Amino acid sequence: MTNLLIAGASKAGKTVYGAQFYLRTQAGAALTSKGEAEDLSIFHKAIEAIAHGRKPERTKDEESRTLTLEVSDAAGRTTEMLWPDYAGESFADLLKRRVFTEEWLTRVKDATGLLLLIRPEVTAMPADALKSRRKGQGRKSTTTSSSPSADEKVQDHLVPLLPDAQYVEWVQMMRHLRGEGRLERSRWPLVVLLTCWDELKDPKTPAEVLQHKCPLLASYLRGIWAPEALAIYGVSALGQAFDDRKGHVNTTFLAERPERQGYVICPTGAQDSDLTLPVAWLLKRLHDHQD
Ligand SMILES: Nc1nc2c(ncn2[C@@H]2O[C@H](COP(=O)(O)OP(=O)(O)OP(=O)(O)O)[C@@H](O)[C@H]2O)c(=O)[nH]1
Ligand SMILES: [Mg+2]
Repeated sequence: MTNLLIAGASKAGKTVYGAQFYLRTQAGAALTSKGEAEDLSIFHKAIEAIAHGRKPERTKDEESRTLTLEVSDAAGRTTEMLWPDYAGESFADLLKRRVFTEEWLTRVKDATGLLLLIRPEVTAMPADALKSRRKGQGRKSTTTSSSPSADEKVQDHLVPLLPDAQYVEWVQMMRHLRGEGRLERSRWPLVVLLTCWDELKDPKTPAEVLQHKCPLLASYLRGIWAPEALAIYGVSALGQAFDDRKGHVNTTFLAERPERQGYVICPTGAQDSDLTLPVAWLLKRLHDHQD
């Protein structure tokens, strides 16, 4: 049984990628699944929305569920996969509260592989963010008076943790929960999936984008992860940006056929229409390691 931990902050694209991944396994890809999944409820709304060219809704806490899917690879090896989908807030919550529910602990300990989704365009902090904060710019004012409130003064003393650093911290927490030593090389199969690739201007290879947008995470992974257990992919699950207005129908997307939309960027930088490749890499790594 392959139990994947799918992780990513809110709006990272977890549900859209999951829904597109599922649809591709039905239509002949590196990974294929026979028959329909028993309980498709986690992706049902997203699949419906995408099929009608509408923006999918965000996952609500009470909608957290795990899809069980049997997939076969090109070598004919069959794996039962558990694909959890949950509200992205629980990712941020772990960082904020540092309290783990039993559910999360089990999820992390049982996970045979990790798929970490990062949306580079909303992850990178503007280079001058800290500078402008020092100058007092960019402060959200909740009062009409020109002098800052007590709350704002406290806020000014809190240096915001860069999203990049938060990913490092999150990965460290996961390793800790799994009982890995701080300096031990991690052999836990990991795919970093850089989402919404179509939003990037002048992208190069996924590893270069990670280095550029999340330098702390890139260097942490280089230092601690066994290179053969790590792969960095890019993905554009929709192939284009959706007009996010509620109910708006994205006609160009529909005209170009939803089932043909989307692509993956392989570690080499090559583009491929098979959206299942990053997960196929994880499963291959797991199989090879078992053999
Ligand atoms: N440009 C572009 N936008 C995308 C793509 N995939 C998803 N999006 C947009 O990103 C938004 C968030 O995607 P979701 O899959 O709902 O994100 P999520 O990680 O499940 O978010 P939560 O449910 O809030 O945790 C969607 O409203 C889409 O419009 C893509 O490939 N390209
Ligand atoms: Mg979601």
